Amino acid sequence: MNSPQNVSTKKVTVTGAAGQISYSLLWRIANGEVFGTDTPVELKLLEIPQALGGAEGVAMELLDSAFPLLRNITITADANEAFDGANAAFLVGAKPRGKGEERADLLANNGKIFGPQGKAINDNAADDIRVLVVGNPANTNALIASAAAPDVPASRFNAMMRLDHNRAISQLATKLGRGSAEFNNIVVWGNHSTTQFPDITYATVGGEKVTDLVDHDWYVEDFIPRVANRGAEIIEVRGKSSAASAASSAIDHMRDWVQGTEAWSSAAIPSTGAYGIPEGIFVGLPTVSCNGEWEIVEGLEISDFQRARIDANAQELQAEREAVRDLL
Ligand code: NAX
Repeated sequence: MNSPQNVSTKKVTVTGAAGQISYSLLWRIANGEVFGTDTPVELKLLEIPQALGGAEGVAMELLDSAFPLLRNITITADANEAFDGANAAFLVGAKPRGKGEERADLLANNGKIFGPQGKAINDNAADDIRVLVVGNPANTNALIASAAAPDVPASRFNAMMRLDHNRAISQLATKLGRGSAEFNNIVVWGNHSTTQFPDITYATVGGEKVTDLVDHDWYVEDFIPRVANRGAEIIEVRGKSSAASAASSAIDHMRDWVQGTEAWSSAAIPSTGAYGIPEGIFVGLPTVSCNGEWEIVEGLEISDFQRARIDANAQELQAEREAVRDLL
């Protein structure tokens, strides 16, 4: 073994393992990018029965990559087996919107996936389980999974806003000709939908206020819609939805959650009522990670401009919650 004997192996479950996001995500996990390069990992791949062959092929390629930290791979269509002893779970597999389906149909169909998976997490996962929901509609899928797992604190379920957060940094970095690592205090509030609010009110770059460097019209007319619609832009140009960037952002999120970071991040976590957002919905908030838990950055002053956008997201998420009320 190339890793210290005294570091315990972490079990990581990935659903939708034969899909395009997982094809990038699994390699980054196996490379030690979540738990660190001294921690062995065991992968547990969950797929639907008809995609188990694809998952088997992915597992073969993972083995062929000869990762020093990779200990074992399980491939299964049984959620109880997939989440058995899991320390971290990436819920990537989801049902895309079918032809003629309304958003309510999408929510209900995904509820049928995320409810049973939440229960399987409740019944089988390790006590320190952390769950990141990537599959869309991510925020409400996280709510459904969490509701089905009464023994797991709701704060152990997150939905991914980190891709939106990274997209916001990338747009600013390009506009201002600066490096992405120079930016701080960016937040994407709300829902992982086009209603989301990428907010630069508090953002700094190399100690300067970003709002002093860009004009308000660019911020409102270009930046906000560009970030919010970036997923559609990628589909138009690439011909497929974002995959490697989604995987990379999922790694960023889980790594920061596990290892901690003082830098602001955007994570969709259960609302505690902070910033006047109704409790319980999973909403993108400004967060820092401390001792393995996300903490909301509290006490920020909110302008009317921000209030309207934050409220629009809260309303949308409450409407989604109403649409799946019978699953909660
Ligand atoms: P793919 O269609 O390539 O893969 C999805 C995989 O999930 C398939 O292999 C399918 O068999 C599997 N699956 C379906 N139902 C399952 C179930 N009940 N249990 C286990 N596996 C199941 O999609 P991909 O491009 O990988 O995207 C996956 C999800 O991520 C989609 O819902 C997509 O909308 C969502 N995204 C979320 C993003 C975010 O920022 N939160 C950004 C990227 C992405 O669009």
